Amino acid sequence: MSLTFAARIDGHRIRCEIGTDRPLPAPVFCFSLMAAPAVVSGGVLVRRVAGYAEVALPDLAAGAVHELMLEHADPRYLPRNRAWLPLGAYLRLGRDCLPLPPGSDLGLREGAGPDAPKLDADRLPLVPQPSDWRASGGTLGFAALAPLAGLEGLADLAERSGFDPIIAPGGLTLAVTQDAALGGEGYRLTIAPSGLSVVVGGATGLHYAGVTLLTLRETCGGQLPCGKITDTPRFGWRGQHLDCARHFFGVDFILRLLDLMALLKLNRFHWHLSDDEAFRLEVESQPRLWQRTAFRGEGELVPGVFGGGIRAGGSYSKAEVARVLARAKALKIEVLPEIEVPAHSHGTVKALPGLRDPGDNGEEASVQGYIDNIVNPAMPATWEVLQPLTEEVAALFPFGMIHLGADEAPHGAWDGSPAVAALKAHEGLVTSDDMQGWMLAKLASGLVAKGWRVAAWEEAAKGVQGGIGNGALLFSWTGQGPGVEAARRGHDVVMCPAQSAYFDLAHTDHPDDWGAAWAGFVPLEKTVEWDPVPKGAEDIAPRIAGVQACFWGEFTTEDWQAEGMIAPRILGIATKGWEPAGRTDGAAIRALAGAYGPLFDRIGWRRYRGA
Ligand code: TNX
Repeated sequence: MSLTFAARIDGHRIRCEIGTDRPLPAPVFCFSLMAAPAVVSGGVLVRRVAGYAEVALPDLAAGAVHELMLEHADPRYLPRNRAWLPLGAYLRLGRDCLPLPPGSDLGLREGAGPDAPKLDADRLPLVPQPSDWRASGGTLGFAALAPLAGLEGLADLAERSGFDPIIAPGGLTLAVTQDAALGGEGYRLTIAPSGLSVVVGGATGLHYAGVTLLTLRETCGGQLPCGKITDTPRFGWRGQHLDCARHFFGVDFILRLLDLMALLKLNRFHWHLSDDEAFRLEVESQPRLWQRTAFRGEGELVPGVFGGGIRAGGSYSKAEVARVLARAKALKIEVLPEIEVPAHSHGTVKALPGLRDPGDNGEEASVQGYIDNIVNPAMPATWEVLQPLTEEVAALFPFGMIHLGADEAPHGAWDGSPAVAALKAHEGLVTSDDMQGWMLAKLASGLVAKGWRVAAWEEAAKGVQGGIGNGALLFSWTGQGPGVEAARRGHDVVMCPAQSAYFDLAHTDHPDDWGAAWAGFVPLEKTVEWDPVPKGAEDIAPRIAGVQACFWGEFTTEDWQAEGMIAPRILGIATKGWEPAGRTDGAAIRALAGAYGPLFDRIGWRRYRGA
């Protein structure tokens, strides 16, 4: 049997054509969109869960091509590019499921792209740019360093990534001395015609000096420019986040991402391990949780939302977590695990009994369109699950910090729950924000009492009692304003404003691009054209821990699709995390991305080259 499927954007609608060479009685078209679908013509909507839908089609005759016209249920969502077309589509025929081919090309079209502008002569082809660079003239031929303790992580990184060895017998000697004044991550590297020497603040500074030498060897064709580099980061938090709930990224992809981060001196990996669609960590305290949600699709607890198709998913074993942690440690990266509470918990609520108030008659919907994605703080089972679960996860990660989510609680959450009404009255709370803040503070204080630090998205600061409190690190994502406000109220803050730092947003408005658009488009330039300490907020500068890029996985169905979304934009976020304000502008980052092209090619990492 041969089935065909084509989908394209038609104004604000999505036109689908489904073809068959055999008669198909009563087929049901199953698929997902970025947001809740509605049928305009050609079928009848029979089931919808968030962006996933099932549409009953008429009987199809052999040779027929059936046209189905879709749109978004919420007319504010317009299909922007191919990522907004149906994903994970299949036909259900009675008890059988037949996969359909993708309705259009998946992922970014990379293309050749325009030539990058030339890098200014006073810049090194290095991202991030060092704090200070004084050229002294001439070059030093450099192939490798002589064996040196403390560069094992770098040597392995070079070997794995496809570079020539960076440590080799007969290589150049790197003379190392120490100066604590440089801080743990800082270094001062002298490249002279006679050889190399470095002053380091600590072990990480030596590692970063090595990363600089490896990078310059690649980007300068083995001839290092002579001079003096003095280098210390502006921020301690230089992060990259990865949504492994919407799409299950294989461990090998995560390890490669850590390698890429290390080449750019990024030092925090934010591992988003749970969301509405799945709980990915094989915890002992709740085996049913991941066993029942790790895979979604036909016949599973969660259907094929966000490109799940007939079946997709997976979970991370503790042995796999250990691999990620070992790689991170070798590369001087800390790993922050995230378990989402109380919202973004559709799968959790489905998998475990007792987390909802049976008397709750509310129908509040989440942004993604779920009507039951929040656990109830008035249910004893909620605490019986969350306390041991969060403690187990926190204990698994040596960083000593756990991220508790807290974003996007549906508007009016719990308003239909009598149990929450009673709890609010008892605690002097009025709104959903008050309730969420109280809940987070309670969960956080238990974790803090046991020695862990907590983190959460910006919404965690809301609520009459001050929200999560407990010294939580907050992530400002809808913009920078909420982060500034939280900092003024005493929180440390990581800036990850979607407008500059969300790599799931499309690079441009071109219909052949790929990605979301809810906070605009994020061309490479935008990743550097902002200041983590915004104008007028200089007073809270010490509270800004740093910056982070986020990659959300709604429309990712294969690991490789993330690569061109991350690169080259990750260069911009590395720049923001390390360099002093205003050092590298849009034109300069474009030129630097050009200089890094061969390096990306060398490590086999796809990159977006469009405008
Ligand atoms: C908002 S960012 C979300 C995520 C989505 C993302 C898509 C945040 C804390 N919540 O659930 O994946 O937008 O860009």
